[in-house]
Amino acid sequence: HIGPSSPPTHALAKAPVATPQHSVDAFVKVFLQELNTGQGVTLSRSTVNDQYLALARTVRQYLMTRWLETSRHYAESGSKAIGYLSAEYLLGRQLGNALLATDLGEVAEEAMRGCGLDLARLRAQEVEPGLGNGGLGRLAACFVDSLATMGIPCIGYGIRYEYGIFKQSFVDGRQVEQPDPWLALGNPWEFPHPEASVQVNFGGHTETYDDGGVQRTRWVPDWNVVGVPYNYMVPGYHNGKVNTLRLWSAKATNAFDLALFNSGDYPEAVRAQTFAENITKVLYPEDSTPQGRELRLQQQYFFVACSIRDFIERVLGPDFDLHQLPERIIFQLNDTHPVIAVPELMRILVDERHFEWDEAWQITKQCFAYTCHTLLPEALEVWPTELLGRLLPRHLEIIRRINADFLDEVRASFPGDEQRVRNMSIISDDPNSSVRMAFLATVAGTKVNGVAELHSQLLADKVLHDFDELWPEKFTNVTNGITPRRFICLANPWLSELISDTLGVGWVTDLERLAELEPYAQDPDFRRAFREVKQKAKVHASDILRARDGIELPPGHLVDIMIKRLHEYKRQTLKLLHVVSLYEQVLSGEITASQLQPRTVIFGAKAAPGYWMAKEIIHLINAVGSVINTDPRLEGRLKIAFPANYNVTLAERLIPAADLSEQISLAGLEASGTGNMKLALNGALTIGTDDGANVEIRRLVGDENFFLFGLSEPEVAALRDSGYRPRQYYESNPQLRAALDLISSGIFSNGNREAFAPIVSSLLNEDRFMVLADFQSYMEAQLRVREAFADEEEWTKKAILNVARCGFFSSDRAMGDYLREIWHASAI
Ligand code: Z2T
Repeated sequence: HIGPSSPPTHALAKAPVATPQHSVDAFVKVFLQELNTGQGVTLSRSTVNDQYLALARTVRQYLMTRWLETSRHYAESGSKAIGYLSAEYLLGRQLGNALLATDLGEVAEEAMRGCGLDLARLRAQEVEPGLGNGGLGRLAACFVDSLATMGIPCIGYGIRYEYGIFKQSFVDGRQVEQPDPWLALGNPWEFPHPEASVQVNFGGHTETYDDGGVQRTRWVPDWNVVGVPYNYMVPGYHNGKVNTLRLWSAKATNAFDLALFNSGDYPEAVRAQTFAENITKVLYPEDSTPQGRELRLQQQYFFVACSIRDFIERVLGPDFDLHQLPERIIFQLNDTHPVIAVPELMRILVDERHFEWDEAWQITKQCFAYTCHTLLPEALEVWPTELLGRLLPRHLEIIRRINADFLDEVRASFPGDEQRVRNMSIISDDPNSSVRMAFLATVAGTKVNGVAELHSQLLADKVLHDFDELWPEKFTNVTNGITPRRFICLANPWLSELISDTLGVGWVTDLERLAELEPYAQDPDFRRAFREVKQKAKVHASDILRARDGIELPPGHLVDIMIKRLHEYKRQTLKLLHVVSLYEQVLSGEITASQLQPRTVIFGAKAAPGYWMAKEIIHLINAVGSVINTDPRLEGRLKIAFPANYNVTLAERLIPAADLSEQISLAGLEASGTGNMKLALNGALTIGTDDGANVEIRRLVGDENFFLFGLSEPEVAALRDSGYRPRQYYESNPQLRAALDLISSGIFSNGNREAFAPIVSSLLNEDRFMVLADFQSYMEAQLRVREAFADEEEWTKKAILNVARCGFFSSDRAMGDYLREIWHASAI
């Protein structure tokens, strides 16, 4: 299948062509060749897009030999690989990362200059692949980066959405969504392999048949599509390794249209084709609030069926003995989105390869591990049994059998405890029959992990408590991490240079070495240099915001950043109440504007298009911004900046400029957070609750370098149990009351007192996320921030210590943890 049909004789058949030389001349030569023969234009007649594409293809050439070598090496070694299964990869732009990995940044810059071109301008031409919603998708991108850099065999499997996360704009302060046609101008980073397509079946029914005296079951599907793999390079940093990310795109099958073509119904044939290709059309823009749509289940099964088939039949080959499968692969389930892979592997082993059920289950259990990313009840995926059975009838049967065997095991361990059996059943009847995907993942996985210490603790103690009692050895924690390549080297070249000048370059792949910066916090010269770095980053961010959004970032302001998806549990409203309260205090004369620490609050956030309240909150942020930004009584000392369409590219620009990082979720609800790590590593101080990875950040940086506020998770639970009444806080706290009343007064809505009534009333009457309970504590913490920021030298010390003490949060460390505790795999 893979190689040519007759044995190759040419000398280059085995060894790939050599990588071009690392010189400006060689680079220019390849670039002009790509422009001429790849784009079909001369330099003088080329557009910026032509130039970008040719440049990307040039850099690609430097990675190609390494890519071919890496996959050959992995195949020959026969070692265990990681199959990272994720419905999302929020990659960010590729060109800069490829230049960094190959150390071609300066060569490319000079080469482009030699051609009369500006590298930065060409880089800006790239549309980022936004194939994810937020933290979960970005985490997947960081993890594959780390595995490549560590030389670990990994294939990232996912979906090549034709449209990524929507493009956000604001019209009258309200979010408007537009499609993201990220492939429209050409994608130089992908390699389609239609010859390696995989058929995926759906629907139909199952039947039993007699196979020479053995009763077997088979699935008789009634429609199918093919999955076409598109390979992406995942370059390791300065190590000559390039791993593969394989994203699947749905295409109509020939058989599928032929039947209709033959029936003469051409329009119907074309419609049917569109139907098939809809599967990978668009990313569902829901972060932590899945809507349970049939197309989403189709997406999940589609990419997982393609990936498992690909690994078994193409990577291992048709002759591989699947008894040995656990020695060659561990599939990591990035949340429950890919968990349908479990019954799919069982189906292949039992129905197709005729394994005994028990033996198939022994194999399957060793091939999966599950990462849970949430504690929000509404984020735990549940599929109606009816829907799952209609789309995947055989898989539902298999799930039922897995469940039956599992519940027998529960009964054996807890005789007579039928309530426990009902609570733990993968299939629940409450209120309608449905399949609890997190339970299926927990039953099947060799390991189950949460993404920060507190989160893993709460998983084992609450959400999956019964499972922890049954199998305590299954549960573990791996605290998330972020790649220093993108979020320090690429995003913050100024800080990178300062660190490298101080410590040498080793820290990029050994981030704990940042600890060696610690003594420099006491060095006034280093502190001055550190402040200059922050200043450069602020100027750069300011230039970007001006060009991109027409926003002015006033010099000298404390840059206070809250960048993350818009969700009530993350509490953007709490941040806003702080701003509104400061404004109100100036209006009422309680303080004078001159007492304000000049501050710009930057928000970046997309709301799920169907999440009405989140969109109302976006509207309110913009409404408050447009009033306070122009009110002369504030003397320009308090601003809101809300650039539209927050994405990875913008994150890379904003994070280095931050003084203050807002991590203010209600304790117990943010599984980890990863923006918190990126900001701390770029020298921002955190104001945060005791939630997610904040707990670990605070422990590492020290209380004196972190602004803690708010209820702890046990306090939240106790307050909820005792009956939380938000209105009490409104009634007893004049500052809070004044802030909420100001919103209700119509001042932010041209006198319309009803405009934001739903937000205010939801806070006063339900306040599911206890914004009002934490308001006072948050205001006090912000006063501590104000005071600390006024002492420039002390603040700088704290910022340096944040950088020096956060090396733990490298995704290289996280990958090391997974390798040791879960995957039992290593570099080869
Ligand atoms: C997501 O981004 C996260 C959790 C989800 O739960 C779904 C999505 Cl799309 C189903 C986030 C968490 O909210 C965040 O705390 C965490 O840092 C991130 O995943 C990566 O683990």
